[in-house]
Amino acid sequence: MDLMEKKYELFVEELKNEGWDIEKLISELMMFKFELPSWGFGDMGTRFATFHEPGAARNIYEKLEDAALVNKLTGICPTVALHIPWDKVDDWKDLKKHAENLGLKIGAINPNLFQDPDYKYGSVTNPDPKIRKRAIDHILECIEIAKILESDVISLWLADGTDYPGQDDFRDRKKRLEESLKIVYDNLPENMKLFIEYKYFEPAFYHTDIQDWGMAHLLSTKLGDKAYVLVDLGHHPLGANIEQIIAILLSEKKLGGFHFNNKKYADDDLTLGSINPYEVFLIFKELVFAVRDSELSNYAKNVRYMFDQVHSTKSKIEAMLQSVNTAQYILAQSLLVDRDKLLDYQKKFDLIGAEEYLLKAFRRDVTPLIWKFRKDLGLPENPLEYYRRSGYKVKISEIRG
Ligand code: PSV
Ligand code: MN
Repeated sequence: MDLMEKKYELFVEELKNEGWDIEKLISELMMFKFELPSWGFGDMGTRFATFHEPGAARNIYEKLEDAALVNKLTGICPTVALHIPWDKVDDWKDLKKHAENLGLKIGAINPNLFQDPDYKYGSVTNPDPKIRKRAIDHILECIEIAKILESDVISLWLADGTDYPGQDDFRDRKKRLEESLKIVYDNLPENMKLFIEYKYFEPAFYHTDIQDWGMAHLLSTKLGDKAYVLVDLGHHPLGANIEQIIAILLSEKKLGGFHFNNKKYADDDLTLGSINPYEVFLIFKELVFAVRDSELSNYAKNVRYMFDQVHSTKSKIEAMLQSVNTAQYILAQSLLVDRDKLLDYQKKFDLIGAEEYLLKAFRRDVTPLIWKFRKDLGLPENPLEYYRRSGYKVKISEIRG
C-alpha cells in the first residue's frame, strides 16, 4: 500500500468517526464543475501593456485546445465561455464540432458592449436610440450564436456609466436600461438564461448603471424567471461581505453564477484564492449548504461556476490549472462543514465554538479526498506537476511561435 492510500484510509476513518459519509462527499465533489473563459488562454494585458507568452493561444480554436487539456487533467472543466466578437468565427457549426471533438461544450456567451467607439457614452443605456439599438442587436446576435452552439447562458456585463456628476440622468438611464433588457429578455428561448453581472466602478468612474447586486437583482426580478444575477468576485468595494450576498441571492433563487477570481485592490483578475482563500471557503460553504438544503437543492445545483481571470504575468495554462485545483480543494474543505452542527453552536450563542468549527474545516488537509476523486477518474494526482512534465508548453511554443 503506498503512502497516499494509507493517508486516505486514515482520513476515511477520521471522517467516519465524525459521522461523514465518504461516498456522499465524493459524489458531492463530482457535482461541481468549473467553466473556463476562452479569454484566459490568449495574450491579454492591462491598460499599460500586454506581455506575450510564447505558445499562448492565438485564436478560439487554440484556446479550446488549451481548455481541453485543463479539462483532461482536472476532469471538472467541461465547458468554455466565449466572448463575442473576440471569439467570432465564420462557421459556428465547425467550432462546435471542434469543441465536441475535444470533449468540450460551449458555456456562457458573453456579448461585448465595451470596445466599440460607439459605446463611449453607453451601450444599452446610451441616450442615442440608434446606439441602443446597435447594442441590443449585438446581444440578439449572441442569442442566435448561443442557439447554434447549444449554449444556454447569455452573460451580460455592461461598461455603461458616467464619469462626472451631471453627465446624464440616473432615472432616464435606468429606464433605458430596463427597456433594452426587456427586448433582450423577450427574445430569449425558453431554455436560455440571462445572467446580469454588476460592477461598482470601472471603466466609468462616477457611476455605473448596474453598480451592485441589488441593482442586478432588481433588474433580473423585473425581467422574470430566466434572468439571474452573476457575481464576479472582483467587482465589489474592498471589505464587502460577498458570502452574505451569496446567501441572500441563494435564498431568493436568483444567483445565476460566478466569475471566480480574486482582487487585492480593484478588478485585478488575480487567480482565485490567491489573496483571500478564507473568503472563497466562506462562499463555498453557503453554496454547499444550499445544495444540501431540500428546498433549494434543485435550483442550487444549477448555479454556474465560471472563471473570469486574465493572467498577464503568470503562465496561462498553469494559472488555470492552479485555479481549478484551488477551487476544488477549498470546495472539498467546505463540504466538511455540517450546517446542523454549526446551528448547534449558533443556538447556544457559542461564537468561539462556531468559528473554531469553521476553521477546523478550513485548516483541514483534504488532499486524500482529492487524491481519491482523481484516482477514481483516472486523472493525474497533481495536474499542475503533470502538465509541467508533459512537454505541452514546449510543443505549443514551437507550433504557435
Ligand atoms: C468586466 O470587468 C468583466 O468582469 C466582464 O465579465 C467581462 O466580460 C470580462 O471582465 C472580460 O474581461
Ligand atoms: Mn466578470
